[in-house]
Amino acid sequence: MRSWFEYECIDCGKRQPPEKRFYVCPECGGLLEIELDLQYISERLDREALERKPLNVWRYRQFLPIVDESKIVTLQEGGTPLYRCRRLEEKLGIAEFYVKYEGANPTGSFKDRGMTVGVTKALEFGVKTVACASTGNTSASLAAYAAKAGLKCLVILPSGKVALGKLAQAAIHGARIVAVKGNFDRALSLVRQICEKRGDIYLLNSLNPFRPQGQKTIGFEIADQLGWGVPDRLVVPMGNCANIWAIYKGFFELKEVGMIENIPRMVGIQAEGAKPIVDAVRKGIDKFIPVENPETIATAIRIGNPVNGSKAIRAIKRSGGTAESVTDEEIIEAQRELARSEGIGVEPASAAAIAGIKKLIERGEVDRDEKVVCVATGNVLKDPEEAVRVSESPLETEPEEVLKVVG
Ligand code: AN7
Repeated sequence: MRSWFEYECIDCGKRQPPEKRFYVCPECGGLLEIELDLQYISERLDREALERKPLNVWRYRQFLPIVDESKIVTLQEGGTPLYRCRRLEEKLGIAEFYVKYEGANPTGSFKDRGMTVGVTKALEFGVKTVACASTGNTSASLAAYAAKAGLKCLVILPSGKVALGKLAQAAIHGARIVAVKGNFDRALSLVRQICEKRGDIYLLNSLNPFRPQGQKTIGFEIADQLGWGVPDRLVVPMGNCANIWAIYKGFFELKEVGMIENIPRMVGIQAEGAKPIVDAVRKGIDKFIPVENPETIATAIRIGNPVNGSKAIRAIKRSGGTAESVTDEEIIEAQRELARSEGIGVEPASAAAIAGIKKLIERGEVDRDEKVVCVATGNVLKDPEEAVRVSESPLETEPEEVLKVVG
């Protein structure tokens, strides 16, 4: 390696120098990954120094591929709670059940971990504008980090399909918002075309190989919060599938440098109406067939052609994991149950992970003595309209009648 990190194509294995901007392999068009020189990191790793730093993404600076520390763009992302859920343990009949609450990030989703690294790279590359297509959270996060960095931000959204909270965030942070007819997959192909034509715009979608480098700190933090231990299973919702790969990669790197002993089984959950990866994993094939018209109440993961699908299949296979799908009804039930029995408010996509592991436990596919961690990817306030719709209506009453209706 010429540097302590490089791009590497996951298909042809060709490496590229990190000073240049790439989204896909220039040789074969395959997905790119950032590979770190783990030997180099391991030799320089000072665990005591690491543990003295606050729990957030930059605690793990030595694993984060940026060059110029003066350019770091941070809103103090990460350091999210790992909640032990005793009521759910009892209900589900499982030994240890935790929720890693990513809704506690600055913009309310795990995307902030990727954006602190991605937008820092944008400054290192010297661009003036950043762009993404999004089902909502990516755009909310990018808009905020672009604002912090003083960059312009362009977001392409599927018209009418983005939850209100997310739209509100992209708008208030001053992004230029373009809503296009069609679904997310269409919006993504459009923004890719724009960034190919316009060299001055840096693409910060799931294709961007640097973003997962920030998101892998979900795995770092979970291990750290468990006293450098790992759960038996790590459950995560899948949309574009960058996150399941990123978290897998986080555990992989920790194992390589000797900080943990095992990698948890990675369990990916999709919605019934958008489950190309679940279908591929069930069939045991490496190539997935895109879903033409994805549909689910969990708009964040309403994605039919996940760009990182093959990385997700790899993470699941290599870790001995699995994939499962859940219906909208199961998602809503899990969302309400988590909110009401544990006080954790999540958006539907995150509830999908809870619904999925519940199904696997009930079906006997998870041992009762296992330790399970579910990643709750986004805050309930992201989709307030849905939360109101699936809950009981307020009791409307005259002021004089209040005492009668309180029950
Ligand atoms: C809450 O914002 O794709 O499998 O454009 O917002 O890494 O895509 C959001 C995805 C899970 C899926 N949970 O993560 C977008 C977008 C929430 C999300 C996912 C998303 P990936």
